[in-house]
Amino acid sequence: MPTMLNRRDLIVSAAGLIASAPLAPALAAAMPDAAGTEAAALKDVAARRRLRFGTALSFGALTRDPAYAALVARQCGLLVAENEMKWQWLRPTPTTFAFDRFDAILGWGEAHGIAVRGHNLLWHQPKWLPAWLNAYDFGSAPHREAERLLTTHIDTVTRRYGTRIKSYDVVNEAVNPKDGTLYETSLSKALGGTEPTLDLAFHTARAAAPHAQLVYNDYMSWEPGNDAHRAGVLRLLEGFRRRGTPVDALGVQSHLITQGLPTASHVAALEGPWRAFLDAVTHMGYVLVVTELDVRDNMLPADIAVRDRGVAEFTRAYLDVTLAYPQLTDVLCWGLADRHSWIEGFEPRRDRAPRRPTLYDTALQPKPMRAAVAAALATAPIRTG
Ligand code: 9MR
Repeated sequence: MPTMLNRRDLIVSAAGLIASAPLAPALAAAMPDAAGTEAAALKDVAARRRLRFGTALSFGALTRDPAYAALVARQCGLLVAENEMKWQWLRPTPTTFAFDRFDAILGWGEAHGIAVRGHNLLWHQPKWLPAWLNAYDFGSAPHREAERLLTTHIDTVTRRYGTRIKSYDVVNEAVNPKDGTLYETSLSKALGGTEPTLDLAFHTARAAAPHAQLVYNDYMSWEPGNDAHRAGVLRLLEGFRRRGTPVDALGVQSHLITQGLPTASHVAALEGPWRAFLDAVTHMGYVLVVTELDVRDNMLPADIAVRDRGVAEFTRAYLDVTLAYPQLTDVLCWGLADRHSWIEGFEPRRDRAPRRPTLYDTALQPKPMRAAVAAALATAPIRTG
């Protein structure tokens, strides 16, 4: 007796994606060559779908690695300073600002016709704020002093750059991934709560930079173990809407982590909760920005060909699902080449094989991940907004 197939079974088998089968055939069919048609710059592949493609760039990479800077200029239509707008870099003391490094990145971007995003105006965790701010004496009127410090910072930065910056990560990573609660900082303690602090940051940015897209940026992802983080971010975004806080977009960082070679059933298991999350975010009217794409090649063998294939397939599957949302218009990587990625220093592989988290290798040669990103951009629905 023949087995009845439902519609989904037919679609799945027609695509050749039989449950635990590797994703390779589908990926290979979609990609003309391993480099992903290097001839076409990623910014141009993206622009054909009315998308923008870009990367983070550090002052060190820009000033000490001209070959890398040239690659960034060729491939990118969008830039973000990897560190140089953060309080830790910009605010050596409570009364001073050090703009020179960020200015250099912005000036270079403008000279090459590349738009530059701002990251970030408030990274709401003590760990990422300057030591002087964590130990700050807010005096006898702590609420007023905290308000003054925060608004002065945001006013000074946003007014300095005016319309040269059209999108800001106003608040970065305020949600504790362990339980979805909001982090406290010296500022939020003095101001009487995290929500009023974050609201103040957004209201200040809107008033000082009314032209700019205002983003809440975080790293909740689609892998297992992110449920509490996603739920916490949704609660925060709902609260923003309820209170009329001016937040335009969610920055979806996209620091992906493989769990072995991806299979169709593995991807299908990740896709459900991820779509539910993005549905909830977009139904609240938020725009989406992929702000920090890279991949930790966990549980993949050291063999470079196999590892690169796993990373590429995982990236392609993720981008296909995420780029299906028309509310997503920008894709930025967190570094374009393996020699400029934070991941090796942050979390080396257990077997000590050098990490391969980005689109280009240490010799600036394109990897299968580049082809995967090119193919995902090339086949994304054309943005009409
Ligand atoms: O890549 C950045 C690394 O060089 C810095 O030491 C670190 C702390 O400032 O921040 C890294 O970038 C982070 C980004 O600002 C926010 N999302 C997570 C990124 C990777 O940790």
